[in-house]
Amino acid sequence: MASVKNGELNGEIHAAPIVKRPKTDFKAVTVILGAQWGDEGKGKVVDLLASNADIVCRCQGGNNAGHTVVVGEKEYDFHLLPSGIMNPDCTSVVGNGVVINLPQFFEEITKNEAKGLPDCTGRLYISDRAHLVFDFHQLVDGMQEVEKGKQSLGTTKKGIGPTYASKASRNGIRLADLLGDFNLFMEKFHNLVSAFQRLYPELNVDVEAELARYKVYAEKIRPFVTDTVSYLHHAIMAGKTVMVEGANAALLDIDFGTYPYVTSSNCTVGGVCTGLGIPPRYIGEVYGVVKAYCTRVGDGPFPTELKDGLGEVFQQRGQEIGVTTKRKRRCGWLDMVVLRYSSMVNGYSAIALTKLDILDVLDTIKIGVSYKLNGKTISIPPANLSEMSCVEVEYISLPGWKQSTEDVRKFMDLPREAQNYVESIEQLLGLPVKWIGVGKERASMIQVY
Ligand code: 2SA
Ligand code: GDP
Ligand code: MG
Repeated sequence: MASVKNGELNGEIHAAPIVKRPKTDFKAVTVILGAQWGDEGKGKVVDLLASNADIVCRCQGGNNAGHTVVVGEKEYDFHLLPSGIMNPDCTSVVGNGVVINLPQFFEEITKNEAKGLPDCTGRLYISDRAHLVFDFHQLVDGMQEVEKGKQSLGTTKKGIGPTYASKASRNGIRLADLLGDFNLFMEKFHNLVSAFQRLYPELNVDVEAELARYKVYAEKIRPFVTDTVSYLHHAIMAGKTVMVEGANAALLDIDFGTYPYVTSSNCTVGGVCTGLGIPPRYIGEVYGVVKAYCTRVGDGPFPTELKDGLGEVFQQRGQEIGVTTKRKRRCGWLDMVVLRYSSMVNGYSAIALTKLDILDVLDTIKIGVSYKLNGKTISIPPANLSEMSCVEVEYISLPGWKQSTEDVRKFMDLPREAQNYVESIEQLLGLPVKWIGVGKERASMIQVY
């Protein structure tokens, strides 16, 4: 049996037994997360905060995400690349928790560089532990949706569910496999395809053509791939400012969302630790991005949904169209039950409230404050989906402001009714609103404090 005594292990002298206290003088990591069902405007908030960051990371999801950044006349959409990449002084990290389709990753870089994205060479790192999304994962995603029929989830068909399923089944393939012994990669690839073909005999994969393609991708992606865990650890210890951009959102989280109408990753704060290898002790501020109303794209319960003309007004004014799939987003009132739950799980330090300007035309604005289920008032979303689908929402009504907020840059210059709307949200949520979005552009943001 091993014994340690006076710095000696089994009687032999080893390194001096100096026990150091853990370092505390690092800059805590800032996290930006979607607080509703996604598309709250995370891209815009991340782009804004990235001007003060050295490193911006993605920790989960894949190219199902669609994050928009508007710079001048140009609109950029990011799916796998962190939105902070627009800042040329910022390094981007795609963590181990992200799932990556290589052809679409390169397409995204090419498309955005052609628009004006500063050169990514030397400032974009991808984890060697990240799992690969193959095109057949995307085909399987489509087949699973067809198989589900009326119970389909309305996925983006980007292969997210099947890839995380491969990861959990432990026959997934990681970047490290692609960059290691190619014979072993080929064996794993054959096995993975066969596993899916046993489930879906109609799945047609030209294995040899895919392998030839991936031989080329291996060399193309190699310069980007590294052990991002130790890279980030050293960066944090060296005092760098690190930011994390969540993809999707709390109510789409595989554990806390409206399961099974969710995505397949943890979009809440825990996903930051597991998707990047960052210990919770290193995390500081966690900002929740909240749209001033609510949207959902894809299927699943949405208690405050407006299925009438007003929903259409939000959809049109807010240009609520999926960035990845171009599907129309469903729209409704702000839902405090959902937000309180999302805040409970993520522990927000403050809120970035976006798209307030979309409400500029309304006479009255409603906020869902509680649900009624079988006559009883409940304040958190029920786990049971049939219950979540039939809750009755209790609302409060506030007066609208009926004037444009687009040019406002100071909280005190907002119409009194708009200030009242923001303050009501703060009170109902018990959290401060730190930023207010009043337009798409970088400058269209009110910094409240
Ligand atoms: P998936 O593809 O397996 O992750 O789909 C599962 C559910 O998650 C929803 N989901 C999203 N919801 C909002 N925005 C997302 N990104 C795109 C955007 C969506 C688009 O920015 O607009 O273009 O349609 C996103 N990604 C996944 C999805 O709708 C399913 O309900
Ligand atoms: P994300 O997935 O959370 O990054 O959000 P998306 O990019 O999918 O959708 C948000 C949309 O709203 C984008 O088109 C943004 O340009 C836009 N947007 C963000 N903030 C504001 C705002 O304050 N006002 C308006 N009018 N548009 C905004
Ligand atoms: Mg989006």
